[in-house]
Amino acid sequence: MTSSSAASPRTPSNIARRTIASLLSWLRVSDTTAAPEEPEKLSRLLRDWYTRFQAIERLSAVGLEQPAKELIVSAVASLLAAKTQWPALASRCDPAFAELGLGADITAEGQRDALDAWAEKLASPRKAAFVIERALRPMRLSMLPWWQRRALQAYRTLAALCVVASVLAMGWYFFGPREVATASASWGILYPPWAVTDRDLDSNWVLPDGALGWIELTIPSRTLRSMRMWNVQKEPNYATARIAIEVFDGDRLVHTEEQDISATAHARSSFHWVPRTPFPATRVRIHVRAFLGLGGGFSQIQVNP
Ligand SMILES: [Ca+2]
Repeated sequence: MTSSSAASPRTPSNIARRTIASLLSWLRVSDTTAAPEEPEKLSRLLRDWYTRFQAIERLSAVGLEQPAKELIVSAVASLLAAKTQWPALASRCDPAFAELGLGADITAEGQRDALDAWAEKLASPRKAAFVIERALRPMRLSMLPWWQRRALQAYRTLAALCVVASVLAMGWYFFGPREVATASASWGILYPPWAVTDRDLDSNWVLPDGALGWIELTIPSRTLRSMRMWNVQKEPNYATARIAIEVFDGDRLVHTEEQDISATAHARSSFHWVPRTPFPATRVRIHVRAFLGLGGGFSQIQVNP
């Protein structure tokens, strides 16, 4: 196998530069190296290649390897004949052909037997077709009508934005600032305060049997718009029945009120608390004023900034 990329060593900066250039080219749906003198003919050839590429994929998908091999031989023969006319096409085809073990000595003229022999040794015509398609795709897309290029560009930009937004959202979800929970007491190490912030309804913070107490959450966003509380799921003998909510901004108590939440006892339902106006707040403390059974607690508390 030969290599055509000796001019640019595989240093991290070169790889990064090539990756960014490929990504920008992918987003722009353009290929500045494509400057064919006969764009219509070349465009037709590339459309013909793409039709064969799709056929090879479908034939391979249903296990018809031999017809797929015959098709890739005829497609490669067409490209070998055409690339002598267009240097831009040759610059695309040559590295792909080299990667596939098609030596520079193979030409379209009188080489059908050599191509057949090459195809016989191919483990996967589908993979070989993909190598060629990967090399030709930028040129093929750059020769689409302008409205198709714009539509594809818009679609790819939207897809890239969705990927970036998803990555940022996941990063925020897993690594963003979290509420920190502390409590007056816990039933034991299996029922710690942080269990109310772990986004798992099967883990619980539970007060010691018979005890009243409180749990407190910091608010990283410094604004409290609402709060959702899931009652303790340590069934059947534990449930919080009545709470007092205290909202603090620093050391200043900015709001307090009591709520009966006994309707959420022993169920995976939640109590959604929404004050009339959002509070500037750094922490919220929830007192368990009454419980059902042996004690109270929460499985989850979600603070909405
Ligand atoms: Ca939990």
